[in-house]
Amino acid sequence: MSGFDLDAYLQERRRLVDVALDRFLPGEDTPPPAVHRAMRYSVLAGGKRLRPILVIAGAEVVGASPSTVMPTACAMEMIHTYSLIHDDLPAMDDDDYRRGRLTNHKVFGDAIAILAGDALLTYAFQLVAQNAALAGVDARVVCDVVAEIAQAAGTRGMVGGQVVDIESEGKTITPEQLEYIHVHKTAALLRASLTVGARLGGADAPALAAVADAGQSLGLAFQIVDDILDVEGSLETLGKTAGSDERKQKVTYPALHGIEASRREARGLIERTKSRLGVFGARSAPLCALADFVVERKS
Ligand code: GRG
Repeated sequence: MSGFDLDAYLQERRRLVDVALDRFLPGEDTPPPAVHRAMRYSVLAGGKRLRPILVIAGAEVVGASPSTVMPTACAMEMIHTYSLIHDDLPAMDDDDYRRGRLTNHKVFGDAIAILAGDALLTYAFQLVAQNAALAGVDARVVCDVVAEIAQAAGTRGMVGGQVVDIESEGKTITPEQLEYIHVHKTAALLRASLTVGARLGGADAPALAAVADAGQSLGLAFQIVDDILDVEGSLETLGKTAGSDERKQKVTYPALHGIEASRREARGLIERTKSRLGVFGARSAPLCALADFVVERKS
């Protein structure tokens, strides 16, 4: 036991993120209201806020404060929420529930849901650019951050993983192909969250390498646990329909390796995450506790 109070840490940072998201998002009545309502509906529906908290923790592990990175933290949550809105559409996973409420297209219709996702992705990059106006943040670092986020969200990252995931439905795939999907669809954005936070916080090259490696194993562990929860969870605990991977004939870690081996793999990845963070000494406590939370979570 590290003695670190993760609940208090998460509660305080979620509060900071929720206040900032509410402030950054255009108001419900801002013209044209339909799309702004749809954006606010999904972003402000809650969720664990893991990506923005990773941005903040990435800054903190190199000694910077949350306020240095808040626009970028919110941007990562907006990109993540756009991906959820689009993933839930009838043309993709066709889901009815997300974050404990009806999915965006069920409330606003497919066209507005698509546009709300597009708008969140676009607005995210506006926010990252605005991060350059904050004291202590170098505009050249912000350019690197824009490129890194674009890569993580695009065809070499999340979109690429989603494409291969869709193409693999109902097919037999190898463990290597499954790892490709997980690394690109999920780990890329989680890893980038941590590294852009560290970049904006002033990390040097060795610190960035350690954070990138830790983010990669954390992101992969997160998706393995997500696969396990889809088998073992429920609508009440997950806020979305459980068992959807099996229904959609998706190959998952538990389907390929079994539940126990999947748990062992996730725990091994978390140990790797924590060992890579060792170079940061006491400053790594929040991230190490967060890593344990990723494997122990129930939603
Ligand atoms: C549509 C380009 C595009 C990509 C979609 C995010 C995604 C890719 C699909 C959603 C389905 C899924 C299982 C994705 C893997 C990533 C993941 C586990 C998302 C859920 O993240 P959480 O648990 O959600 O952090 P909350 O609601 O807590 O933020």
